Amino acid sequence: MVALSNPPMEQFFVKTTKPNTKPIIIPDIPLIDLSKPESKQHLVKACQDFGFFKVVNHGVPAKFINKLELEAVKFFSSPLSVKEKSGPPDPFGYGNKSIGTNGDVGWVEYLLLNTKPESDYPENFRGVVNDYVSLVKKMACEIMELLADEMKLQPRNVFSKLLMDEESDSVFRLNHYPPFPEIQENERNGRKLVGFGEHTDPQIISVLRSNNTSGLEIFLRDGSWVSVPPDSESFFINVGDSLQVMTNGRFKSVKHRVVANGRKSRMSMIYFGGPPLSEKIAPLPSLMQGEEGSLYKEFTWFEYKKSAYKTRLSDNRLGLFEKI
Ligand code: GA4
Repeated sequence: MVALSNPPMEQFFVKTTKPNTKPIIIPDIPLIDLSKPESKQHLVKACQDFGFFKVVNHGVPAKFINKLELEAVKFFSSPLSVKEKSGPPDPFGYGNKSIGTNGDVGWVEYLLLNTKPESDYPENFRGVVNDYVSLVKKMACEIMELLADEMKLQPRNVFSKLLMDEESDSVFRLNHYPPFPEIQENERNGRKLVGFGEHTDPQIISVLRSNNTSGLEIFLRDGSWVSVPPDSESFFINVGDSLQVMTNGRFKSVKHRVVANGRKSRMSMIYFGGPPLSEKIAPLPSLMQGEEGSLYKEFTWFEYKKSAYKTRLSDNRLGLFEKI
C-alpha cells in the first residue's frame, strides 16, 4: 500500500469513553533500582506481572543521553525538506505521520536507524547514536543477565548473547510528537490524539527514554489503559514478543501506545534489542516444567519479522504463531 503523505485528520483520534476524564495514573509502575541486590526478584516479577518497568541507577551517564537529545531536537526542528532527505523509512530513515507500510498513521515524526556500526546515519548522529546505543545495550544485557540468574537459566547470557551477537537485528528509533494546535477543542469532545497507536514490540526487549512530556500509556490485563508519568532520568523497559515466546508466556509483551500531549513536544528514543535473523525463537527447554509444552510453533526471527511487517500496528502478531 502507498504511504499517505497527508492522511485525513479523523484517523489521528481515538474516542475516549467519557469526555474530559483524566487518564488513570498507575501508582505503582514497578521501579527497579539496578544498584540493589534484590533487583533480580523485582525484575522477574515486573516482567511477569506487567512486561513493563522503570529502571534507576542504570549506569548510563546523562552526558550521552543529553548529547543525543540535543541532536534530535536540532534534527526535528530543521525544515521538512531537510528532514525528508533522510527518508522515506524503507524501513530505515525519516518518516512523518505514516507508520509502517500498511496504513497506520500517528501524530509523530521519527527517524528509524539500523544499529549496525557501519550504518549510514544523518550526519550529526554519527558517533552520538553509536555511543548511546552501546551504553543502553550494555544496560539491557545486564538486565537480561539478572533475569536469567534469578530464573536459574544456564548460561546466564542466554538472552543477552542475542543482543551482543554481531548479527543482532536491533533497531533504534527517535520519535518526535509535535504540539497540536486544536488539542483543547478535541479533548472537550472526548477525542484523544494518537501519537503512536497501540502495539506490542516484536523484538526481545525495548529500552525507552523520553523527555519530560507525558504520553506513554500501557494496557493492563484488567483492560484499562494507564498513563505512565514521564521521567527523563530513568529508562522504561518493555518485554517484546520474542521474550514472551522464549519464556513460554511467563513474561508478557506489553501492549502500549502514545497519546500525543498536544500542548508540548514529546521526544523519545528507543532501542529495540533483537536477535540475529537466523535465530530460532522458541521457549527455553529449561523453562518448560513437567508436561508443559511450547505454546508456540517454531519460527526464526526472520520469519517473525517478515510476517510482522505485513501487519497493522494493533494486530496480534504472535497470534499466527500460537499453537491452538
Ligand atoms: C513496532 C516497534 C518498532 O517501533 C518497529 C515498528 C515497525 C516500523 O515502524 O516500521 C512496525 C511495528 C514496529 C510493528 C508492525 C509493523 C512494523 C510498523 C508496523 C506497522 C520499528 C518494529 O520493529 O515493529
